[in-house]
Amino acid sequence: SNEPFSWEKYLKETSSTAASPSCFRQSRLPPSNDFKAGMKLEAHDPRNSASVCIATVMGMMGTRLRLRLDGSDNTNDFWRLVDSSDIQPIGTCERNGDMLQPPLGFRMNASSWPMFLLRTLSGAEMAPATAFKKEPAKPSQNHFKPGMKLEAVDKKNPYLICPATIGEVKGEEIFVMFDGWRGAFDYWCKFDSRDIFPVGWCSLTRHSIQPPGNFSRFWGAVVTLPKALLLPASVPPAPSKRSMQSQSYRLPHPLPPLPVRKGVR
Ligand code: MLZ
Repeated sequence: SNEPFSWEKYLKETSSTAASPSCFRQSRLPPSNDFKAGMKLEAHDPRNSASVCIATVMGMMGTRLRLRLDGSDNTNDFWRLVDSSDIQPIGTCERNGDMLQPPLGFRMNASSWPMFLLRTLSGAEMAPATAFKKEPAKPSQNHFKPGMKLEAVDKKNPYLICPATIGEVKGEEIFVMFDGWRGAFDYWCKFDSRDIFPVGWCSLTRHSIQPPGNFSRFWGAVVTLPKALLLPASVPPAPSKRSMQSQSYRLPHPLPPLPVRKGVR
């Protein structure tokens, strides 16, 4: 159908509940996004987090920025929240007595970095200090429980935020399972990760949400598998609370690994 994804309906359909907003390291009232495409800022290099680089805002969605490190190619863009501690106004690094670094994989000779830096900053529009919002405090402890629903960044497709379910909780760590994708995108993270959001976050911040994947669409594409694997009995059950606790949803043992269909969304 063409209906937009509705959490209200989906929670009913799956008879599940949303994780409380207090579980998350996110502001109760999402911050405003006061950045504009083209603005420059300082960002920690995601591939080398000790170094601070110049980045340009390439785009925005909700409270997130798509960033590209100046001097890097267009294949390493990354996303950060406007209240991420990974980003800061231009000048912060110097004020702290640090030096701006070329990004990992700087596309020019290292010796041309000082001149490149000068050129990239001259005449650039710098993001104003007021656009950077204070990172929210960590929740005091891990309040997540298996079965709770949330919205989470798909780390393999980081422009996407998708409906997900807590599969397991181990100390400070939680297992994030993407609804309807048979485990292909699941990951472990800390309970205070900035990549997870309470149900309703996307709608509140006007970020798109990818609806849950669906098995029939997936199975329809795998016509070359041995017949036995296509029998209904071997199709993993829909993610219900029970099947998650028993792990049978996450580990459909007799099934082959999920062929990732590149380019198809
Ligand atoms: N279209 C791509 C992205 C899937 C994203 C899943 N998110 C949980 C694919 O099918 O591989």
